[in-house]
Amino acid sequence: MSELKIHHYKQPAGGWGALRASMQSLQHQGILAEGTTLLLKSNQAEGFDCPGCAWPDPDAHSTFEFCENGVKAVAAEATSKRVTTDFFAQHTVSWLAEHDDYYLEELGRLTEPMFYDAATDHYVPISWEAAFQRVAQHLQALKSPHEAIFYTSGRTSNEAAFLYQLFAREFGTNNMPDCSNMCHEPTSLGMPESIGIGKGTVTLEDFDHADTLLLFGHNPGTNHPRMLGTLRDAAKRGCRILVFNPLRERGLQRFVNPQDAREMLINHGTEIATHYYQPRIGGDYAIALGIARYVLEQGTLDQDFIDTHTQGFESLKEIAINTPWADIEVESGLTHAEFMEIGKIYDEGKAGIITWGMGITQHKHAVATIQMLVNVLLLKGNIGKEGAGACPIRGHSNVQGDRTMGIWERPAPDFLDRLAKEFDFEPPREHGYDVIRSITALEEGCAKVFFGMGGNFANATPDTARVHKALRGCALTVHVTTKLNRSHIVHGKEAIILPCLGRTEIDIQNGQPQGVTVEDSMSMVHISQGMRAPASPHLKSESAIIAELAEATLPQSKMPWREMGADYDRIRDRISRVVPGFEDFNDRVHKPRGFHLDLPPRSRRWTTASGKANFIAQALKAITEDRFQPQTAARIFNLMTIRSHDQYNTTIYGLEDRYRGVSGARNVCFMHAADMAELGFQPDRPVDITSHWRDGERVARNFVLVPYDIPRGCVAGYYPELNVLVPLSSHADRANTPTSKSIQVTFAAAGQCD
Ligand SMILES: Nc1nc2c(c(=O)[nH]1)N[C@H]1C(S)=C(S)[C@@H](COP(=O)(O)OP(=O)(O)OC[C@H]3O[C@@H](n4cnc5c(=O)[nH]c(N)nc54)[C@H](O)[C@@H]3O)O[C@H]1N2
Ligand SMILES: Nc1nc2c(c(=O)[nH]1)N[C@H]1C(S)=C(S)[C@@H](COP(=O)(O)OP(=O)(O)OC[C@H]3O[C@@H](n4cnc5c(=O)[nH]c(N)nc54)[C@H](O)[C@@H]3O)O[C@H]1N2
Ligand SMILES: [Mo]
Repeated sequence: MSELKIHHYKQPAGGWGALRASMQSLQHQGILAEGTTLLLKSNQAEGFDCPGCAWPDPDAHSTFEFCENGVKAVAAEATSKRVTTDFFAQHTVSWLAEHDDYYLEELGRLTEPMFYDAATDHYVPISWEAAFQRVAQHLQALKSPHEAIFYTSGRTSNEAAFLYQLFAREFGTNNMPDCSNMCHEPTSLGMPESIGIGKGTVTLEDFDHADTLLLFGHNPGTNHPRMLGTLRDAAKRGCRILVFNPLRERGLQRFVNPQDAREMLINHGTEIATHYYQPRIGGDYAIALGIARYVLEQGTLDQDFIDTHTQGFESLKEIAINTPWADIEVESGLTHAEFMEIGKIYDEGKAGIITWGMGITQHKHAVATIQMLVNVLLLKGNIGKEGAGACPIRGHSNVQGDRTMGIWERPAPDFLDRLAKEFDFEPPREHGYDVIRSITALEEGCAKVFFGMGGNFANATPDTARVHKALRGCALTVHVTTKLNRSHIVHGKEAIILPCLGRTEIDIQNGQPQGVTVEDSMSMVHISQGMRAPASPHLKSESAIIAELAEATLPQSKMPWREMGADYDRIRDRISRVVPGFEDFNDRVHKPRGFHLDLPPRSRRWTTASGKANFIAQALKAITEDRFQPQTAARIFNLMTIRSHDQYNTTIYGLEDRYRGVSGARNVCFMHAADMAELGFQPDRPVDITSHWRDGERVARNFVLVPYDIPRGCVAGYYPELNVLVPLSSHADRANTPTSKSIQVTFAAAGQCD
């Protein structure tokens, strides 16, 4: 690893820095000339959907929509680098295991199916047919279909996701954990109880009409940079933008649009946040409760809306009014004056949107917090009106679509009924394993085959050491993937890598180019058409892989696997009959820009059990009381694990976290300077970080403390390096999302905590 450098970043987000980094990334991947042309096709009506994030595309744009991190995602896929079979012949898997994730990513695209040969410790080429036969044999040999786990990451298209869940269910299990379990599961669980659906209620146009935006716990400058354009336009209109984030994130402060020549020349940029609040990590339930209390006591309610559309108002009122301000302030880390300011701004607004990301979902009380945020919206009738609503910011580009297509370990009974009717079979009804339960099932030996449709289960999950051990115990691990990652190196007794086409690549089936569809964070469904030649002639599409694997595994199946794999219109025809909202799918999706799913709350229809929107509230005490208090003499900090500017989840693109002023290394931990002084730590002396949990301690060694603008008692470091500290059994209530943003840790000089 190169040397760690810390500097103070004073520039706005975006601007020349973003342009320079974009060009460098194309050059680094050896595709400078081709890459520029390719990007012109990204997020266009007739191009491919950017594999970067799930932020929607504006309807009217002059040239093209791209962002620095979108460029990195596209460049990483379109790279000219290849991992050839020669490379695997030269290096053992044990040798590969000694190298870090950055190294694995840098090797480039996989080109052929590979099989792990235990005798030589090498991956060796295998034909597609033999690979499918091998997987089929393993699956058929299981005592029960529930011994198999079918994981999905969120880049998988709607078509592939639909086939994949159909295959798993015909095989006989709902063991379909996905990256959502670690991401927006609390949103998907909490929102339906409140308003009937687990998706955002706004469209991009609503941002043009909002006068107040409340942004909770996400970092657009890095993780959904195209949102900065939306925020900039809102800021320029005079919209009030309130940010709640323990860290001062550059992208939430000032932004220069790299596609705007005038802004680039002046380079001062637009101020994004009109108000920036730095709460304690995990203080958001108290913040939302505080806003509710302000509106109830001193503000104006939308009484008509509350009377006509909601239930549970009195219980929220009682809880909010009876929670002392002092408790709300201590718990949130914000002052009384700040609450008066926030409350007044929110109350005065005519149309408000609340957005949230991983800073809200990866906590023990994530579901309750999301429901309290929805309460705040309901008090002012801020759902089902122009410029207002709830806006969870999804992560992977099709993570929302995958869930819509049935990738879920707890499928709704009516979804299964429709699937059963369409395909004339009886899908399993019992719930399957989510991510956490999959890991314990592997540990217990109840699951033996792990199949990953994309993603990097070995490193994205908590408690790395346990997960690696569990994966090593599998009889077979299989990964459909574009690039090499840790999950292929930490493998089962047998292991197979199935290399697939990426979204930027032309997908020909039966002589015809195929398009796939995705659903963005705001429920727009549109087609994505690959533009470039595949990285290798041996690659198959995800849909083709599933169709052929299904044929090999389920010889008695009456489903038209081959026909569906050969023409995705046929998959879409099936989807249109199974998934509500997708009627006439093929006609509607072939229109430029696709279509928007009809979301009942937008027209104030509530598909909840009560038929109303529900205020759901818990006393603040219930949230704070069951907090784990480690018994240790050392000072305890609350650690959040976050993304740097140069990574896509577990994929490390580089070692530059530009906006936070860190480069050259990733073993850093951000801490308030006064806390560092109090502990007597110097920035140049490495530390070990120990996490404390009911089941014991976990240690991450040799980290460097970086003084940072973060509340005292709170610290931050990078995912996935710090996943070793996240205990498997520490997760969001009911949603089971690992508490990656709230880990109790202590510090000691490196080498002293054994
Ligand atoms: N370039 C790039 N784009 C990505 C990704 C990527 O890794 N790289 N990942 C994709 C995925 S899967 C996802 S889910 C999204 C993730 O996008 P984000 O939700 O932005 O994810 P994180 O980097 O984890 O950042 C969480 C933010 O929440 C703040 N935060 C942490 N804890 C708290 C808290 O308790 N309260 C509050 N109010 N704030 C808190 C952190 O300071 C940080 O700014 O991005 C997607 N897009
Ligand atoms: N500590 C901590 N842990 C976290 C988080 C956190 O904030 N903190 N965030 C969580 C979140 S929000 C998420 S979503 C998960 C992410 O978990 P995953 O989705 O499992 O992980 P990724 O790193 O996104 O997966 C990247 C891999 O996907 C493969 N890939 C890329 N493109 C394609 C494609 O087109 N097709 C196929 N088949 N494969 C492809 C490549 O092999 C690449 O290495 O991690 C979670 N884990
Ligand atoms: Mo995510």
